Amino acid sequence: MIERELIILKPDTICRGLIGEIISRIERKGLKIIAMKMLKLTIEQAKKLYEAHKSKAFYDELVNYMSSAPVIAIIVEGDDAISVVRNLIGLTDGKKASPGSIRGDFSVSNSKNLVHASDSKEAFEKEACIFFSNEEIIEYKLPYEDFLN
Ligand code: FUP
Repeated sequence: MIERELIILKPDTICRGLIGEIISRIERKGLKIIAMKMLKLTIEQAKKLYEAHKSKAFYDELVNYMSSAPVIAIIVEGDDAISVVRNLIGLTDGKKASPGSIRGDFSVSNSKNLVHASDSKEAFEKEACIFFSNEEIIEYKLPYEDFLN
């Protein structure tokens, strides 16, 4: 089923010069980018993104970190995009993520793990509107789309 998925390239991606590497992996996988922007999150936006974790000990540190430098927000579309992206990024802790995944290849951290991706359709609906209005999501056809799905 064609789904949409929100991906956030976190401050460590931008500060380590890995933007191109990670976007390239998303494109090469066959996901269609339908929205993208760079922004510096406010504390309020970061709190909203990680609302589900507000009772956790790491919440304040996570919120401060996410608003410490720019992030890049992306919406992709593709067949089963949510599970495809979750597999592409790997387990939360970069030390445990499989080689071949983004976190497995580039992170040794449980917090500076390069990317966020919504973990369900419900999370996507809640999180995507923190970053994008409906007008900023662009529907178009890729010339090679018939070869993807
Ligand atoms: P994920 O969906 O893989 O990004 O992971 P979680 O939703 O479990 O966690 C959200 C974010 O909290 C992680 F990306 C990093 C951060 N985190 C910590 O900083 N410390 C922890 O012990 C666990 C998670």
